Amino acid sequence: MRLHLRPAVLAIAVITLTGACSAAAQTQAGRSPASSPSPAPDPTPTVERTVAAPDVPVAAVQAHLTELGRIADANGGNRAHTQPGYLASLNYLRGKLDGAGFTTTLQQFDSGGTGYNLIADWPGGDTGDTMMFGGHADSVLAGPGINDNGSGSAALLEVALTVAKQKLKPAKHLRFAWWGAEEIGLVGSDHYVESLPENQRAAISGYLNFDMIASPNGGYFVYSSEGQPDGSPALEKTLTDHYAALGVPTESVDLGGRSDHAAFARAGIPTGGMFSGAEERKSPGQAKKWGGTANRAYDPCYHSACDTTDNIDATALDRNTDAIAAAVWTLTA
Ligand code: DPN
Ligand code: ZN
Repeated sequence: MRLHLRPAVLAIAVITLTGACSAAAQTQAGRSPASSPSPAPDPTPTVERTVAAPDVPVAAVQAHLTELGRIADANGGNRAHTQPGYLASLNYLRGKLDGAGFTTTLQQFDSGGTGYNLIADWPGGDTGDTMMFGGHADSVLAGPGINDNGSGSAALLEVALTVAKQKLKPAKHLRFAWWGAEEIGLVGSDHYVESLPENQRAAISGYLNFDMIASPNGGYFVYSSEGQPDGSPALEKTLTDHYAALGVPTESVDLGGRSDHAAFARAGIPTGGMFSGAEERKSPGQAKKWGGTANRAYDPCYHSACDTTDNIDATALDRNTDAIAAAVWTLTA
């Protein structure tokens, strides 16, 4: 675990330990406490600390992908809804989260067999103002689903473990989710949103979705807020600003409700997310700005047996995991 303070390129969250943070503290972001001027005397003294979103080591995310690949291999080659590789995947994720201090829940539902969502709450923060980050954990039957969506699943897991290691104390409540039965029609996330009591639904102030984030011939697509029922310009900007600071060009993409953010958007919850591309082909212009091969699918192994650990772009996995971390740090502060 490395904590790099790189204010020029990474989002900075100002965490206030006690009391409200001041504008002065915001401008001190990234400086060490020793070099900061003492705050003006205040009858209710505040202790302020600036924390940059950490650079999450990609090797840790790759290790989770290796494990998910092993789980598929040991369970008939997939991690699909109702298949043994699915529950084995959730148990792997859940074991790590429990060990790190998350409060985890398996939410059961029925859809041609029993399905499960895994919900992980980081204790603390304002539960009336909850930020959620999620992606689906199931694969198709045809293969192990390492890019779709081992990539999002593993990145979310490592970001969650980093939250625990850093002992993050967000002002908002932070909740991660891994959805079941996405591949048969977004069933798990629909079930979650629909079964939330109204007051809990109202308490969710945003949802960010990560479904396919390491496509081997991919691009950097940020979910567009335009024309979406509840696409959020603020969530979109949080992500685009992160990549812009790194000099990585992004495009905004209209997913037409093809992943698990759809149920949240329909419920009036602001949504956003990040995607590296599926079956569509990279244009010559995109190959020029992002590298890779023009006129070839972003993920030639989409929904196929070859979606293995070889079907992962490590640079994209690294950058997109760090983008999730930056979003968690920024949006829950
Ligand atoms: N819903 C995705 C799948 O799991 O097959 C494909 C997809 C992901 C499409 C993200 C758009 C955005
Ligand atoms: Zn997917």
